[in-house]
Amino acid sequence: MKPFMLPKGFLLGAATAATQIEGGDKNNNWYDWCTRGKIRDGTSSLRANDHWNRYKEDIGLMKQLHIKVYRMGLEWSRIEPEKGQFSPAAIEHYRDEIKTLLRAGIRPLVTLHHFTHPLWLCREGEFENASVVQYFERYVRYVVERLGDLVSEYITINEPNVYVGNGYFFGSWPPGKKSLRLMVKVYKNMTLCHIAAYKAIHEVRRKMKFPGKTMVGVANHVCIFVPYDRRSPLDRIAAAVARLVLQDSVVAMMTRGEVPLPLRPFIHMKRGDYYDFIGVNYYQRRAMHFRGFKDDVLPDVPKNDLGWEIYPEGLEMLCRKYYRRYRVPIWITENGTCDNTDSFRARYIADHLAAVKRAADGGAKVERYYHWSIIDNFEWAEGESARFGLIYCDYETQRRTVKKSGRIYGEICEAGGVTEEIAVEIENA
Ligand code: IFM
Repeated sequence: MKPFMLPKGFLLGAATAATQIEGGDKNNNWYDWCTRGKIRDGTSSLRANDHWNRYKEDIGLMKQLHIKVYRMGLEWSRIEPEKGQFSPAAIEHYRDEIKTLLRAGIRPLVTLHHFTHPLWLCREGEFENASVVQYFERYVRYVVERLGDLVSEYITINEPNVYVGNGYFFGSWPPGKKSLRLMVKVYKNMTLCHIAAYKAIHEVRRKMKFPGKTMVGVANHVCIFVPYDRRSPLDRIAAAVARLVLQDSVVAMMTRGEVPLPLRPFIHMKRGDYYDFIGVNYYQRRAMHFRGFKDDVLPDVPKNDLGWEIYPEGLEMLCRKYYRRYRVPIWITENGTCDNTDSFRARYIADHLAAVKRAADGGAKVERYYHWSIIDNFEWAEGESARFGLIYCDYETQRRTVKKSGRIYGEICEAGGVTEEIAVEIENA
């Protein structure tokens, strides 16, 4: 492990999502999914980290780890529990949480939709119904009018391709459907939601003269796709198709309203510039088989506890590629790993940050890194048993304990890079 420093002004922090940590909300699509026995270990988002009640303690821990930026989610179903009925109490709660962050010297980046929404929207057909665009915009305006004085940076939608892929192709996440027709519809409506929200956030903050530079973008789930067998032309085609259809075309729609060729007859939207940064959520490299259009992991590569390949070079490649293509700041809005025994997370972080540093040295404007996640949390279909946190959570007692990787990441945040001492610690970890 060679020591290195990140560029001057680079901001290090952590990310979470409301449903994965807050607990206590029965009014959203994922709680409903949990009650249908869909979670591998039988747990539910109802418990999670009880962060709704413990956010002060959690922010105290973030401060202790020298976190400078924090990506947090809002629960739409708490803010608008019934269609058109908003909860001032929920907004007050989030205002208090955000003020606590600001007092701790931590800058918030707020996610407006991270896989979950209210049950009333489920009854209305979720993102299959074109009216979602108007509902989402109304919710976003309500939020930004009330939080916009404290928050200038927003992610409209988290990982649209994961939402659509799992919810409408594999059917393994809510709403559990398998339909190409619906996939196209939902992609279209999600893009229109993003565009409407992008414009609304800028407009509200401008009109209300809120301080700070408004920054709005999407958190894109992007990975490296390669052919499983490099000599197979068919596997190469599968990798290229996956890259284009599952990834680049989604980014193109969500940034510039550019619809990829195969979808053009079905989706019409106005081209424009609907992005102030590119959010990169990066976890792994995937090896594609043409047969069955399946993704796999190459033989003999390092893997995490969910079997995902650990491939830091991919982060450098993606930062360079998206900066070259879009010329706006790149924020790593998620990067992390499932390491249930905390045996390789510190090394994982350092290797990925080194990749970020190489991308920045090569001219890509990479400005931020949000580690996923600050604390072990409810990992969707995996439940509580996949641990991604810098802080260990004993879900029974809700006791938090900073892990060794958390302590080391805290040192990296404080130093702005991996010093010689930290490098030695990582080697010995
Ligand atoms: O936990 C998720 C998060 O909600 C979205 N991105 C990937 C993470 C790890 O799977």
